[in-house]
Amino acid sequence: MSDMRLYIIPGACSLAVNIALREAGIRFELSRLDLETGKAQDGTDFRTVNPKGYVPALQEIRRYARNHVGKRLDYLHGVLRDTYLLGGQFTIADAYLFTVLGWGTEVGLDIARWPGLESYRAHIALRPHVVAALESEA
Ligand SMILES: N[C@@H](CCC(=O)N[C@@H](CS)C(=O)NCC(=O)O)C(=O)O
Repeated sequence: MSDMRLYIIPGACSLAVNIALREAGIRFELSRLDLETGKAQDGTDFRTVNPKGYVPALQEIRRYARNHVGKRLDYLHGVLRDTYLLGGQFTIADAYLFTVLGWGTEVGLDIARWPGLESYRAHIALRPHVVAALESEA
Protein backbone atom coordinates (compact mmCIF):
# COMPACT_ATOMS: atom_id res chain seq x y z
CA MET A 1 0.00 0.00 0.00
CA SER A 2 1.20 3.47 -0.79
CA ASP A 3 -0.32 6.72 0.40
CA MET A 4 0.47 8.45 -2.88
CA ARG A 5 -2.34 8.30 -5.41
CA LEU A 6 -2.18 9.23 -9.06
CA TYR A 7 -5.45 10.19 -10.77
CA ILE A 8 -5.53 9.32 -14.43
CA ILE A 9 -7.60 9.10 -17.56
CA PRO A 10 -6.30 6.05 -19.46
CA GLY A 11 -4.06 7.10 -22.35
CA ALA A 12 -4.20 10.82 -21.45
CA CYS A 13 -1.21 12.95 -20.45
CA SER A 14 -1.38 11.31 -17.01
CA LEU A 15 0.25 8.31 -18.70
CA ALA A 16 3.53 10.25 -18.73
CA VAL A 17 3.42 10.62 -14.93
CA ASN A 18 2.36 6.99 -14.57
CA ILE A 19 5.49 6.02 -16.51
CA ALA A 20 7.78 8.53 -14.74
CA LEU A 21 6.79 7.41 -11.24
CA ARG A 22 7.44 3.78 -12.15
CA GLU A 23 10.78 4.64 -13.75
CA ALA A 24 11.73 6.53 -10.57
CA GLY A 25 10.76 3.57 -8.38
CA ILE A 26 8.12 5.59 -6.53
CA ARG A 27 5.22 3.54 -5.16
CA PHE A 28 1.73 4.81 -5.77
CA GLU A 29 -1.84 3.75 -6.39
CA LEU A 30 -3.85 4.52 -9.50
CA SER A 31 -7.34 5.93 -9.49
CA ARG A 32 -9.17 6.38 -12.78
CA LEU A 33 -11.26 9.45 -13.35
CA ASP A 34 -14.68 9.05 -14.92
CA LEU A 35 -15.13 12.25 -16.90
CA GLU A 36 -18.89 11.74 -17.22
CA THR A 37 -19.59 11.58 -13.50
CA GLY A 38 -16.60 13.58 -12.27
CA LYS A 39 -15.95 10.78 -9.80
CA ALA A 40 -12.69 8.97 -9.42
CA GLN A 41 -12.41 5.22 -9.05
CA ASP A 42 -11.64 5.64 -5.35
CA GLY A 43 -15.05 7.28 -4.90
CA THR A 44 -13.87 10.84 -4.41
CA ASP A 45 -15.41 13.77 -6.21
CA PHE A 46 -12.41 14.62 -8.39
CA ARG A 47 -12.95 18.39 -7.99
CA THR A 48 -11.91 18.03 -4.34
CA VAL A 49 -8.56 16.66 -5.57
CA ASN A 50 -8.04 19.11 -8.41
CA PRO A 51 -10.55 21.96 -8.64
CA LYS A 52 -9.58 22.39 -12.31
CA GLY A 53 -10.72 18.85 -13.04
CA TYR A 54 -7.58 17.90 -14.93
CA VAL A 55 -5.41 14.83 -14.73
CA PRO A 56 -2.67 14.10 -13.89
CA ALA A 57 -3.23 14.88 -10.22
CA LEU A 58 -1.03 13.42 -7.57
CA GLN A 59 -2.20 13.28 -4.00
CA GLU A 60 0.26 13.47 -1.11
CA ILE A 61 3.13 14.49 -3.35
CA ARG A 62 4.00 17.41 -1.05
CA ARG A 63 4.32 15.21 2.03
CA TYR A 64 6.31 12.66 0.04
CA ALA A 65 8.65 15.35 -1.34
CA ARG A 66 9.11 16.93 2.09
CA ASN A 67 10.07 13.59 3.63
CA HIS A 68 12.50 12.88 0.85
CA VAL A 69 14.08 16.32 0.96
CA GLY A 70 14.50 15.72 4.69
CA LYS A 71 16.42 12.52 3.98
CA ARG A 72 18.67 14.34 1.50
CA LEU A 73 19.35 17.06 4.07
CA ASP A 74 20.16 14.40 6.70
CA TYR A 75 22.74 13.09 4.27
CA LEU A 76 24.22 16.51 3.49
CA HIS A 77 24.31 17.35 7.18
CA GLY A 78 26.28 14.17 7.77
CA VAL A 79 28.85 14.68 5.02
CA LEU A 80 29.39 18.44 5.21
CA ARG A 81 32.87 18.63 6.72
CA ASP A 82 34.41 21.65 5.05
CA THR A 83 33.28 25.23 4.73
CA TYR A 84 31.73 24.45 1.35
CA LEU A 85 30.01 21.50 -0.21
CA LEU A 86 32.93 20.34 -2.35
CA GLY A 87 35.75 21.43 -0.05
CA GLY A 88 37.44 24.71 0.76
CA GLN A 89 36.22 26.61 -2.29
CA PHE A 90 32.80 28.09 -3.00
CA THR A 91 31.24 26.48 -6.10
CA ILE A 92 27.97 26.61 -8.00
CA ALA A 93 26.83 23.68 -5.83
CA ASP A 94 26.96 26.00 -2.80
CA ALA A 95 24.99 28.68 -4.64
CA TYR A 96 22.34 26.10 -5.40
CA LEU A 97 22.22 24.54 -1.94
CA PHE A 98 22.10 28.02 -0.38
CA THR A 99 19.07 28.78 -2.54
CA VAL A 100 17.25 25.54 -1.79
CA LEU A 101 17.92 25.81 1.96
CA GLY A 102 16.27 29.23 1.80
CA TRP A 103 12.98 27.62 0.79
CA GLY A 104 12.71 25.80 4.11
CA THR A 105 9.94 27.75 5.79
CA GLU A 106 7.96 28.13 2.57
CA VAL A 107 7.80 24.39 2.01
CA GLY A 108 7.23 23.58 5.68
CA LEU A 109 10.73 22.34 6.41
CA ASP A 110 12.50 23.73 9.47
CA ILE A 111 16.20 23.96 8.61
CA ALA A 112 16.98 24.32 12.34
CA ARG A 113 16.68 20.51 12.44
CA TRP A 114 20.11 20.49 10.75
CA PRO A 115 22.29 22.93 12.75
CA GLY A 116 25.30 22.26 10.52
CA LEU A 117 23.33 23.23 7.42
CA GLU A 118 21.90 26.25 9.18
CA SER A 119 25.35 27.59 10.03
CA TYR A 120 26.59 26.66 6.53
CA ARG A 121 23.79 28.79 5.09
CA ALA A 122 24.44 31.64 7.52
CA HIS A 123 28.12 31.62 6.56
CA ILE A 124 27.36 31.75 2.83
CA ALA A 125 24.86 34.55 3.40
CA LEU A 126 27.80 36.77 4.46
CA ARG A 127 29.63 36.44 1.13
CA PRO A 128 29.59 39.86 -0.55
CA HIS A 129 28.33 38.53 -3.88
CA VAL A 130 25.59 36.57 -2.14
CA VAL A 131 24.56 39.74 -0.30
CA ALA A 132 24.60 41.63 -3.61
CA ALA A 133 22.56 38.95 -5.38
CA LEU A 134 19.96 38.95 -2.60
CA GLU A 135 19.79 42.73 -2.67
CA SER A 136 19.33 42.72 -6.43
CA GLU A 137 16.28 40.48 -6.02
CA ALA A 138 14.74 42.32 -3.07
N1 LIG B 1 -2.11 22.10 -17.74
C1 LIG B 1 -2.61 20.81 -17.32
C2 LIG B 1 -3.41 20.19 -18.45
C3 LIG B 1 -3.76 18.80 -18.18
C4 LIG B 1 -4.81 18.29 -19.13
O1 LIG B 1 -5.12 18.92 -20.16
N2 LIG B 1 -5.35 17.12 -18.84
C5 LIG B 1 -6.36 16.53 -19.66
C6 LIG B 1 -5.95 15.14 -20.09
S1 LIG B 1 -4.47 15.17 -21.09
C7 LIG B 1 -7.60 16.40 -18.83
O2 LIG B 1 -7.57 16.14 -17.63
N3 LIG B 1 -8.76 16.57 -19.45
C8 LIG B 1 -9.99 16.45 -18.74
C9 LIG B 1 -11.04 17.39 -19.27
O3 LIG B 1 -10.73 18.10 -20.23
O4 LIG B 1 -12.11 17.41 -18.68
C10 LIG B 1 -1.45 19.94 -16.92
O5 LIG B 1 -0.44 19.92 -17.60
O6 LIG B 1 -1.54 19.27 -15.88
